[in-house]
Order: sequence, then structure tokens, then C-alpha cells
Amino acid sequence: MDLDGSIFWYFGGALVLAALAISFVGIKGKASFPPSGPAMWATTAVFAVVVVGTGAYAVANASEEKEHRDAELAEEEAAAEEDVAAEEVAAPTETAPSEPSGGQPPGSGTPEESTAELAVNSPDDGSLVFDPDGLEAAAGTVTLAYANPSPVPHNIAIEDGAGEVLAESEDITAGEVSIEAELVPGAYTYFCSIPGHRESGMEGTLSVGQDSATSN
Ligand SMILES: [Cu+2]
Repeated sequence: MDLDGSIFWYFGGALVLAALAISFVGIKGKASFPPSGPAMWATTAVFAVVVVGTGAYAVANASEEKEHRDAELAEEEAAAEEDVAAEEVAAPTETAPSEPSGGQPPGSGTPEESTAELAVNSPDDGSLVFDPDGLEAAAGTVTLAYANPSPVPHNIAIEDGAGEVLAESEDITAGEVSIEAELVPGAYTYFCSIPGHRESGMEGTLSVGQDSATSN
């Protein structure tokens, strides 16, 4: 590297000195300039060698520097990839602590909101009965999970104290279905809306209390 660079400068310096020498010869005002015959050809040959040598070393240096730049770029890219890999490795450990802290607010932030799922069944002999015929729940989201194992179609619906239906399932046979309603404290009724079933006793009372403590 240093040797190539110094040789390059030697060639460049020789080129400058040769040019000065030729100019000096010309300025001295000899009879004929440029000199004719062998002297002119010798001068031309020296210039050609120096110029070609300088150019060759310039090209060699340029390609060598390009190789160095490519190597440096490759090192930078490798370093960047290592950084990315390090971040990917670090990411799970960074997000892991946030999961417990993120899981706390839903439980502690809304203590008054309650979700309850209550199971209601009908007998597999097809009789028009809900079991149980009375339920209690805390105010909030109440889900009634109804199972009708019989071949007789049934459904389940919830109405409030004013007789307004808040939720109603489709008719099912030999299956299960769930209905869900946002309920404030009060007295509700769940029933089967298929004509004649509720009148035959297929209904139950749903008492919604202020919170989970009063429902237990
Ligand atoms: Cu029914």
C-alpha cells in the first residue's frame, strides 16, 4: 500500500521533471525544436513509459481502494445485521415484562364490571322445563349457556321486568346455544319463546344483584 503509493508519486514527479526538462531545452533556443531524429524518439519513448507506468499504478491503486471500500461496506452490513439480530433477541425479553403489567388493568381497573356464565338445561325426555328455574347473577355481562339434549325444539330468551326481550336464541334440538345481555340490577325472566312452552312452565327467574358479593 505505502510502496504502491510512493511509486505512484515517483512516476508523477518524474513526469513533471521530464516536462520541465523538455521546456528548458526548448527555451534555450536550440536551432531546431522539437529535436529531430533519435533524440525526439528517445524523448517520446521516455514520456510514453512514464505516462503508461503512472496510469497503470493509478488504475491499480483505484481498484485496490475499491476493494477496501467493498470490504468496509461488507463489514458495516455485517455489523448492521448483528444489530438487528441483537434487537430481535432482545425484543422478547422487553415485551415479556409488559405482559403482566398489561394484564393487570382489566382485572383491577374495572372491579365493578362482572361477567357471568350461567348454565341452563332442559331434560332429554323433551319435557317443557328449565333446570334450574331460578338464577342469580351480578350486574354486568350475563351469559346463559343453554343445553337442550332432547329432540324437541326449544330456545332461551331474557326479558326484563317490563316484558322487553333483551336477548333470544334460535331454536335448537340436541344441542347447545348461548345468549348474552348487559344487565343492571333487577328482576328478569328467562323463557322459551316457542308457542305454548312458556305457558306450560318453561321459564325461570333471573335476579341480578348489585355486585358479585350479593349474588353469592
Ligand atoms: Cu321450548
